Amino acid sequence: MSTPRLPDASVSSKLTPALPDAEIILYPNFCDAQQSDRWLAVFTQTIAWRQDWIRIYGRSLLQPRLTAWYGDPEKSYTYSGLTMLPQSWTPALLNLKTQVEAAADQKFNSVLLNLYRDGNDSMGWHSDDEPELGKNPVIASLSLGGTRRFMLRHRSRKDLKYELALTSGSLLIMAGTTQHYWQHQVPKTKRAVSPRINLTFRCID
Ligand SMILES: O=C(O)CCC(=O)C(=O)O
Ligand SMILES: [Mn+2]
Repeated sequence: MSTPRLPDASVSSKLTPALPDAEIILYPNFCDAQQSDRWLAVFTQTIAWRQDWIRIYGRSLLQPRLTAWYGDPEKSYTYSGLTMLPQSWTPALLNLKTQVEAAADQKFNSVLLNLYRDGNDSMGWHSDDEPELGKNPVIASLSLGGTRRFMLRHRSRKDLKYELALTSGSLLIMAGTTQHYWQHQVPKTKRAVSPRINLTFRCID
């Protein structure tokens, strides 16, 4: 008699909020706590973190977080007046990319990493709708470290709002028309929060 296959815990528990004009899946336990801590330590130490100046509404501001951009050669990424050239994949990033591709059923050629050092670091309202991402991009976003609020708001239907707590080891997938109709942000918080690393895997044309 063959042994029954246990469902993969990382993908068996999932949340699919029914939001109009959006396709969102959250795997709260994509990585277990031990693996998440390991990834957090590896990426804290091995990623070439930087803090860039960006232009928003004609003003130059230091980004309120550290970032890094890794990917296939030539896959540069431009947002808020900043063009980032990719660093070469590290073994750890490639390993994680393979696992995320299996869950998202999608290949990725680049990843934007964000390091939120404390509650004062944040990301303002935006959509991931840069032309090089294509029309209905699939974006897979892994969170490691301190839990932060991830807020969503519909661009034209002001009554439509949603919020998720992105805990360590969770994988959020946004697909379909999500970026066209919705914006998202990670607001500052006065709560004491541990550092958080977020990796958003993307496919650039
Ligand atoms: O940190 C997060 O969860 C969001 C990151 C994000 O929206 C982005 O990198 O475009
Ligand atoms: Mn985003």
